[in-house]
Amino acid sequence: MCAEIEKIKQQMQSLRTEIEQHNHQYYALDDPVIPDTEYDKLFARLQQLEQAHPQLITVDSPTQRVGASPLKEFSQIAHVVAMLSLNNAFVDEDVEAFDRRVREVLLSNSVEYMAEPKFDGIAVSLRYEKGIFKAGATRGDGYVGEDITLNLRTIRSIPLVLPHDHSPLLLEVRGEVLMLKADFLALNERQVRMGEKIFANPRNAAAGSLRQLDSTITATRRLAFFAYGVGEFDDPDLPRDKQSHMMDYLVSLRFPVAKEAKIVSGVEGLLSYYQSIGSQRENLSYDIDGVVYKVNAVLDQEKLGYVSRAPRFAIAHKFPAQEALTQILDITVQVGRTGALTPVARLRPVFVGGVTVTNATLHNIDEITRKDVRIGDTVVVRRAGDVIPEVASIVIEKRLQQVPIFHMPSHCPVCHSHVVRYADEAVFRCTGGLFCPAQRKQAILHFASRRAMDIEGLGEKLVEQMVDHAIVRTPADLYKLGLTALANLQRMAQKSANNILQAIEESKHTTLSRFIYALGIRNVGETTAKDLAKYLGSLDRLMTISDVQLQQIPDVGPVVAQSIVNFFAEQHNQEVIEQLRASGIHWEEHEGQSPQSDAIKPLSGKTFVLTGTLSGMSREQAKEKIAMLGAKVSGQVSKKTDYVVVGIDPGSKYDKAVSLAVTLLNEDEFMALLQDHQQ
Ligand code: 9MJ
Repeated sequence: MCAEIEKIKQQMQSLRTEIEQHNHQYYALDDPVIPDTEYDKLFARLQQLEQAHPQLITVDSPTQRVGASPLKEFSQIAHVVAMLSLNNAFVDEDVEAFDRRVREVLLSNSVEYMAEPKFDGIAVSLRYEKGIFKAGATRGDGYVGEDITLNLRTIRSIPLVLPHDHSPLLLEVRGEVLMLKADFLALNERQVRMGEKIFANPRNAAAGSLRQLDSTITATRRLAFFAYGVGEFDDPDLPRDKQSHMMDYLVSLRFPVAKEAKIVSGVEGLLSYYQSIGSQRENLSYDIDGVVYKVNAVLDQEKLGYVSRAPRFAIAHKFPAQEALTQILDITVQVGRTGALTPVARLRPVFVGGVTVTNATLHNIDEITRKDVRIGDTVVVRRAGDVIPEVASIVIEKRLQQVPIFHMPSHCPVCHSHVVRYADEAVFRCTGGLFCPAQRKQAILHFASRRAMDIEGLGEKLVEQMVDHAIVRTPADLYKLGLTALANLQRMAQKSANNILQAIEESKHTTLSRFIYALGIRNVGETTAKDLAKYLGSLDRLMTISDVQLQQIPDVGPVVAQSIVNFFAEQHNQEVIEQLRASGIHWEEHEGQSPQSDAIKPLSGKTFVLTGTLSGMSREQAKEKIAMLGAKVSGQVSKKTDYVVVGIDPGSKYDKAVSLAVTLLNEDEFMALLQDHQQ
């Protein structure tokens, strides 16, 4: 009996080790070696054994990461080695001054630094005693923090035990808890579905998740941990010569660290690292708000010491803030090419993301309602990278008095036509069509855009004037323009007028697909335009084809087909096309490829999306097999997607597919489907 128990105990221990190894592969190395289903089986087996033998459950068991009973309040933990914050540098001169001071103290010409991304999360300290995770705390005021041990235990990239050959008496690992951008988006989607509040950014989501008195809630949130330092320790193995060696040691203890950290020299090294990380920022899986530079040699760090609660051997070089507070002065409505009305917040000018922002999109009325945005509100404006600035959230505490709720107008603010909202759409639309000057301007801009007719120099300001002065009403009018009419426009020198006329002339030689795209037919983007040109071969055929025939073309569904038929049914559109052709616009006609050639294939018209890694074939091979059966592979999941093939470690496409209830296929099901349709 005793031997039997001993055997079970060993089995449980080996399951624990194996599961934690997979946690490490998955969460720290981003490199899972087994499919999730296999992981789940191991986990279930361990849970089963633990249920049968509760006396054998250990505190370091991965099953114990699921959270514990709620606390009444957090207790306090004192930091024996203070968790100090860093001084900030905002401009290159600040970094130059930092490096100069360092060189002066060290009497050196060029200093070696460790440069790291600066995580935008919550600083924590993890205390390991004899290799076991004993306590974890927030930074608090640097000297005393809150005991959030139970919450930290739920984070799978935090080791509960250190490898057995490294069980130092004491080691405090310091780093940052954060939420990956993809997990943040998935969390907010889930919050919306459940009618719960949404988080303004990954940092708030991470902080909110970590501050839960009920750690079972934290356990439902996907949080990540990255290490960047050490606090108190009693560990002879901890390298004390260089920051970089200490980081290597933490990696050997299975702590995740920033892969982008790098050793650089001198101020040039620092500034070029800043540039390089800045350009990668959008593509990183987590939010950062700058980079951190640390003198690499620990002896030198000690020589430099501290000034007023911050180390002199390190500095944070911040990126321009991507969020700022300001006030909404007004909400106006913009009309787009298809008549879609977009509410826009007019803001008290604010410097954010490196530029002064005066307008921010409010997306649509559902977003306004969800965020409860009103004129006069103090709001958080976000401008990330080159993305259009948006109102991320409001600061309700700063709303001084009840202000009226914003409503979309019942008439177009530009042409006063009726505004409608179709049942299946989030947007309101102006019904004015090309009668509406706003839609006309956008239609002309689209017609002239680079991927359409590519008329260089025909920008927003110019089109605005042309439409306002009634020189141009339709794209066809562009080809009737004379020098005098153009040169009479404001700020239009003769030379630029000539250049524009030249560009208009050159645009006459085009391709059928560009021309179709340029017409701006609803739901006909560049790819569809290319398909239409490829399969139909001529504009006349496109103008006369029935919607049933159109749907024979791969990727053309009933909605697209109807849009096309509606567009060409309009007398007005036919006239514009005739005028455009008469003006000399031309392309090489060719016999359309019969859509039959693809349409008769067994999966034609179907769209697949691939996510995760397939074990039996490469992504390219999968795409090829799908294409051979006449179906398409798309990079994005939408309502139109027919199948999402889910491999190992799927990405956010999986979550999207679940939320849109798209049919999911695992690898076996995918293979079976291919087999069934083999010709
Ligand atoms: C962050 N936030 O990423 C430090 N940090 O070092 C990095 N913070 C730090 N290092 C000493 N990478 C104090 C704070």
